[in-house]
This record gives sequence, C-alpha cells and structure tokens, in this order.
Amino acid sequence: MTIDTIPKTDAKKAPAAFDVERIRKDFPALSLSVYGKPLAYLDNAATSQKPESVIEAEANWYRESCANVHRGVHALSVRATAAYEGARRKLQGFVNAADAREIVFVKGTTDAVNLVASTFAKSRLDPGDEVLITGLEHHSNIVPWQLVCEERGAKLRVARLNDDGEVDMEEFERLLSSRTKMVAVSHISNSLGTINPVERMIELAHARDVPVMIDGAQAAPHKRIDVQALGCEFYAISSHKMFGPTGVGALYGRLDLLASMRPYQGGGEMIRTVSFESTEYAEPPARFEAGTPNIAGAVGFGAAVDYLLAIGLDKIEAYEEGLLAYATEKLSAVPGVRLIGTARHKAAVLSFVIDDVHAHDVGTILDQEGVAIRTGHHCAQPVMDRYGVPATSRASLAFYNTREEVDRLIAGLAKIREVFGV
Ligand code: C6P
Repeated sequence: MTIDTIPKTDAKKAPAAFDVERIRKDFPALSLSVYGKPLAYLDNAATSQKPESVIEAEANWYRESCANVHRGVHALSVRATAAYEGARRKLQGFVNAADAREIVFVKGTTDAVNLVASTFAKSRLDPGDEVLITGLEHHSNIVPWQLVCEERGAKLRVARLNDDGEVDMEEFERLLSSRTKMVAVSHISNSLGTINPVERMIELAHARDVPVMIDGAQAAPHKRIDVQALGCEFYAISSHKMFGPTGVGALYGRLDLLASMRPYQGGGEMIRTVSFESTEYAEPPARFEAGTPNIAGAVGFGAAVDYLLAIGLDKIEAYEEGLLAYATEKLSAVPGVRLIGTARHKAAVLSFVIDDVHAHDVGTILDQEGVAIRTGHHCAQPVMDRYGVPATSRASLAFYNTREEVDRLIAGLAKIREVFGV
C-alpha cells in the first residue's frame, strides 16, 4: 500500500490548505488559558496536543466497537478487529512499509527499542561485539542497548558530537567495524533538534552488513517517513508525539527479520499452539503483541495518521521550517541567551541557556506567562554533559504553533532578564 492509497480522513474534518488558524481550531487544548493567559504550548517534543478527530475516534471506539480483538466471532469483536487492523494498515501507509505485518503495535518508542534490543540484538551479540549509537541519543535509545550489551558481554560505542550538535560522521564511520552488530540512531534529536543524516548512516552500516534501528520518535510528527526508501531494518515511533493518544506506538520491522525473531513477551495471542511441553509462536506481528493490546489507542493513532496525512507532511515541514527560522533569529537576538544545538539541519527544537538563570526558573516564569516549555535534561543527560550544562530550557514546535506564540516566548525571556537582573 502506498501513501496515496491510504483511506483519507473525513473530508469535512480535513483542512483544505495549510491554514494555521483553521488548524488550531481542531485542537481543543489550544484554546485553554493558564493563569488567565492564553496557553502557548511549546512543549510538543514531550507530547503533542490532540485534534478533535483523534479524541472522537477513540471515544467512538469505546461507544460503538468496544470488544477484544482476534478472539470473538460476535459482531462487536469483528468490528473491533477491523478497526484495529485498519489502524495497522494506516501506520503501514504512514511509514510506507511494504507489508502491514511489518507494523507491530507497541507502547511507544521506548517499548520498541527494548523489544529489538532484547530479541533481535540479544540473539546476535557475542562477547566482544559492539553496538554503535551516537552522542545525541535519548535515554530510550541508550539504556536498552546498555542492558543487552551487559548481558551479552558486548560493548556500546558512541559516535561523538561536534560543537553544533551534529554527529561526527568521520568518527561514526571509523567506529563501524567487523565487531559492530547493530547501529541504533535517532532520526531527530529531542534535546537539540538535530536532523541526523540517517540515509548516510544506514548506507555506511549496510556496507558492512550491520542492521540499523532508527528512533523516529521526534521525526514522525515533522517529516514524511519512508522506511523502504531508507532501507533501515527497524523504525520506531510514538503516537502521543504525533497528535495521537498516549500509551501506543509502532515498530516497523522488516518482515523476514521479525519472522526470525524470538517473542518479546509470552501470553495470549502471540501463539499458534500451546502445550505444557512446547509452544509454537504466531507469525509477526501477533508474535510481538502478547495480551490484549491498546485497541482504543491504536484506533486513535490511526485517526492521528489520517489527520497528519490530510494536512500533508510536506506542508507541515515547510511551515515548521519557517517558524523555526523565525524563532531562532528572535531567540539569538536576546542578550544572555545561548542556543545549544546549532546544526545545519534542524527541526522544531530550540534548546537554550540564559546566563546565571537556572532552567527551572526560566520554565516557571514562562509558565506564569502562559508559555509551556520543558526544562531539565530532556532524558538526554549525555547531551547535557557534552555541553557542560546541567539542564536547558527547550521550546519545541508543532505545525499549530504561530509566530505570535514565539513572540510571547521572547517577551517572557525579557521579563526573566528583568527579574534576575541579567
Ligand atoms: N522524548 C521528550 O520530552 P516514549 O516516551 O517511549 O514515547 O518516547 C521515548 C523517546 C525516544 N526517543 C526520543 C528521541 C524521544 O524524544 C523520546 C521521548 C520526550 O523529549 C519525553 S522524555
């Protein structure tokens, strides 16, 4: 199935052209006020707000189709199964996978990385082997690899960053060796917004027959994803960062690899036959979906995919590029502000520090102004260490944000400088 053949969202709900004011009306949370001020939600990398169509899809599933999947012959169960498998096909189209069986519903990106590390990688790692990641990774794309390396006597290698927050590609290439059994890299960094040259990374890894997992948690809300064009073995995404519900995500895995992997967890639905002597596993994706899945979440995730595709990822990317350029220019002009992460290719994230002001104070004062950002290490402590800071303030953008909201961030920073006399 290609992106063009994906079932489209109800045309009445889909914005005709990229019109940010029109789009904002689809998101109930964007008209909230905090402390009597309109909410400027600039914490989208942590989680995104949800359009009415997603909220309705999930609520309607509970109202009209609530039953377990793949288990019952009754009408409601058949309807629930159709909705769940329909969502899988939507995800297949979204990442342009060749086959719907290559989409495994998981809890999110963290779950997906743990699945691949503890099944695929674990069976391939011997003592002395290596897993290569980069200095940009979120803890979710570090700790699962550390766990499996520890267990198998393997070693985690890390390609370092330059001062702009880009992966040193010479070192990345140098670290790929006959010992490398797995490469795992983020498509877009959550802490700095750097867009990694994943095409080149995959090419370099494949030249040495090394499989690649991409952590796409921060890419899927901003870019068109095409796993066939990328040629990666695994790609992980989280629904909640893509304007869908929390608690669900998708792992793309190449079918022949999924079919060769041991299950992640045992339980109902992941088996073909069970006896006390032996168990025969189901084919993928069921093999990796033990127990009752997050059915309502998957249906809402499917609706989020419909919503994103109805707007168009290319339009989203173009709009956000303009907004990021605007915000970068404004932020760079604020005295005492230092941007952390100035890569040539960036998306949606502005991480910064202000002289002599702790990031938590920045976040708290901005909150009083109605501006929501995230402060801290962003689950990427090694990135903070790289820049010698304990924390940054991070404004992260989505297609529903506006220049006016960026201006409010900048005005809030002026207030902070006044309060702290910096
Ligand atoms: N980053 C942030 O504020 P989960 O929580 O499983 O949906 O996603 C984990 C994850 C993995 N990789 C990247 C690049 C991420 O950004 C995240 C989640 C959030 O930056 C919450 S820590």
